[in-house]
Amino acid sequence: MTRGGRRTSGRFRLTRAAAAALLLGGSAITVTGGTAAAAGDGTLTVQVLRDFFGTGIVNATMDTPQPGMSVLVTDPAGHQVRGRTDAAGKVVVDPSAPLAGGRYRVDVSVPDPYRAYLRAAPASTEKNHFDSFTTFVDLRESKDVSVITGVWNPADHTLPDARYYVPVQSPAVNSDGSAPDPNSRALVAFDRTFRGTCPADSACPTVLNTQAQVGTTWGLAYDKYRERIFQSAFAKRFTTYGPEGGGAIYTTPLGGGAPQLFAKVPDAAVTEHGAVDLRKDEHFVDVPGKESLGGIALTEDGKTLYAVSLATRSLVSFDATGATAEPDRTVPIPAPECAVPNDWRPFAVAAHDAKLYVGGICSAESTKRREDLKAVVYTYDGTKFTPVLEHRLDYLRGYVIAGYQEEDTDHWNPWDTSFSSWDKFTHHGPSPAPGPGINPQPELASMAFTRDGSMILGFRDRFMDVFGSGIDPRPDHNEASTGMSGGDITMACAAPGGGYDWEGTGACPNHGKPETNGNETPGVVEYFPGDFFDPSRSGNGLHQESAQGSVAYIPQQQWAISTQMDPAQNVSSDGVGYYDVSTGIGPGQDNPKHGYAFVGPANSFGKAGGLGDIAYQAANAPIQIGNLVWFDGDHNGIQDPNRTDEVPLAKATVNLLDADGKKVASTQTDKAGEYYFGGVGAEYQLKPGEKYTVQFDVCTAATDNVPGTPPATDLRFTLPTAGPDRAHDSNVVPPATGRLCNGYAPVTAPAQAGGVDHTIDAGVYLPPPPSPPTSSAPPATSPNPAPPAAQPPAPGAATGTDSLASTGIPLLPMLLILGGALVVGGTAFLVASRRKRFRQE
Ligand SMILES: [Ca+2]
Ligand SMILES: [Ca+2]
Ligand SMILES: [Ca+2]
Ligand SMILES: [Ca+2]
Repeated sequence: MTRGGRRTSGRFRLTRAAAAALLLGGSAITVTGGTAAAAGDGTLTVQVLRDFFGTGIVNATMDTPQPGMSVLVTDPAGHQVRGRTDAAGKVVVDPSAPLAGGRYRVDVSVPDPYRAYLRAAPASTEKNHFDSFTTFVDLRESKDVSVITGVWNPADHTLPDARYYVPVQSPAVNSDGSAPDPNSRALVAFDRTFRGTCPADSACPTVLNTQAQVGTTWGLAYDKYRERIFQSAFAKRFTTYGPEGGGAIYTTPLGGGAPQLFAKVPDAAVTEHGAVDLRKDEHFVDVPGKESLGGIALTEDGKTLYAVSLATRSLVSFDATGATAEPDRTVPIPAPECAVPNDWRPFAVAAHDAKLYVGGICSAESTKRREDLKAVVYTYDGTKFTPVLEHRLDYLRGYVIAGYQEEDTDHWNPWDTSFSSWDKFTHHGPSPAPGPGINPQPELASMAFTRDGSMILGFRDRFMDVFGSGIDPRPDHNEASTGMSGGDITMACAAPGGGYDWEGTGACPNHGKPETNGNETPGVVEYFPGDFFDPSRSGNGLHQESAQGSVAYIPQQQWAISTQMDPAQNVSSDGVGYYDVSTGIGPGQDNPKHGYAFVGPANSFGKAGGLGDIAYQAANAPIQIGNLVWFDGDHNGIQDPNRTDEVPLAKATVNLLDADGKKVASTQTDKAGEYYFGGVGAEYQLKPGEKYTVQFDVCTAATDNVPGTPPATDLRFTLPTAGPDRAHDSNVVPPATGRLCNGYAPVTAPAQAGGVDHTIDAGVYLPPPPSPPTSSAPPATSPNPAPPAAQPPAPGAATGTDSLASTGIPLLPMLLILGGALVVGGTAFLVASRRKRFRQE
């Protein structure tokens, strides 16, 4: 856990302490009556948004309201009002609230269960910035005030040029019977701006590994912690497994280099690919979806890799931190209420917001009744599976191809691989020759999450891995035929009251209209109507369900990505389509504006589903520290809400010094007295866990708001580490010698990516005039100055060249010196300091 998290927990403790005081009838808290409403107060609106960018700037179109956050408003007398943000992310405090004085402190914190993945987002002093978790408001004279703070999950962070990755599947034998190129690609990466067909319209993808190295794969997980990608074996007819077999998980280094075996899932593969003639591979007809591996997912903390074993219908976990691993735990994924329990077929797994999601379907294979088809998604907390979504899959869909309009080409069908059904699979239309293989059979293969927590479901057409593109598997049949994929991309919207609404139900829109869905049959419901292929740009879908089952979503983007049959203008091709997550517009519109084709037509699976899962390039989020320099009018060391004599100080110079004392960044406090170092876009990026010193040169501060407008050089640092809450204290050990308006605070940067620590503050006060007055050092603030352990910069020295030799680090000796020097509260001071040190460990 990072310092940012600790900060939250500190706040939480404060809240509980306050609650206890309330229960005890403590006079510090009033929640109803007793105190007159502050006459003339305006309305305070506190809004918490979930941020996806980390720049400290509010993004009005992309940031989403965050419900459930704790808001605590405190008046100068200690009266408090607390609330939880609503669906709009807001807590509104109206003038009748039992607060007095008009000037209040607002504290936002992240309660359970959100603390597992959300923390304070970076803030900023730029225009339109997020406020920090502690802010001060002035509602006097009926002034309405808005505070907007941000929370984020650093796992969402990506760089603007993040690439996509996808496995490519290749037939083991060319259509003419010759051996394929062993160097044909098995994993590729491409820029998200590529559109059209490669290489005519855009560059072709970069090849990361080959069929000879890893064989046929589907599962994919990007490991930003170790700069590699996980990729897992997959059962598909007419292909071969890689050198390590059907249970293998490989890693490929992203910086270049050959893939290695990471782990093997035991008992995942039983059946061998056709040893006699891979052009038929007839023994493999019933294997797809039932052997080898489905999805894989890396937890957001990078510690655990999960894989779905299709054979054992289990979730297998691995310690992901090493170069190789043995299976850690193998947990059966419980069957939901399928008509026949053995028809439960889990496949998908995804990590999101500190939760693991596992998805599958009831295949209806035993009953052959379409109404028994069902999709189910669980969350898994390491102990138990909890169903969060169930939906029947017997609804009307678009036609797999407009030329074959039959009842089993515009619906999902029960799983079926029997030879007795083969004629039905292939003989469509009036022609006596075998038609394309069409019989969409669902697999819930992948899940992606949008900014508001909605779930995009990718359905793969399992029949493509059964039928493929090759020779008829039946004895005495040697005709060649190719399958046509009928997968899907489907939305389960986050419902306002919790849970999910399936597309077209509740609050989840159906975006399908004839003009947006390629003129599907009336009655087809789709959130993503753009999942059709319109080669002539006529508005009519030739293929009306052309998504292939892999979906991904980069939270900083408006467009989700999906594997796609015929994504651009060429037929018998594979690639990806881009879908607007708000409107469902997709590759069917303005072909090829929203598609990128990079597979086919030669020596590939053509329309028969030749791509695996999609991963995108994630990145370690920057960290940030900040944030307040203030005038501590009552010299108690605490950021009190009374702003009469407790005001922010602008124009204080704040420097960031690295462990060698070198200045690495410099800024000035803004009007709100705030400063920040780090965050997305900052020139200097702090290194996680490293030691720094924040230098507060308050000698440059503007003092116009300070009572009496004293010269800034008269300001002295207040008591450090006062009170129980590090967010409300001053961090500067007051210097005993040198320029006494220039102080230093040692800091250890948050240890983990995305950590935010806004508790590094400096409070100053104005000491009473000295008696008798002197015009030279030692200054009046040090009643009993100790001999300096190290020489600070000479008074009046130019800022910016200071070294750590003068900062008072190591901390403890300076604390001891000060502990002896302080007349009052020396013991308490040391206790507080020790607690702080303890909490830093
Ligand atoms: Ca669809
Ligand atoms: Ca469609
Ligand atoms: Ca104070
Ligand atoms: Ca502090």
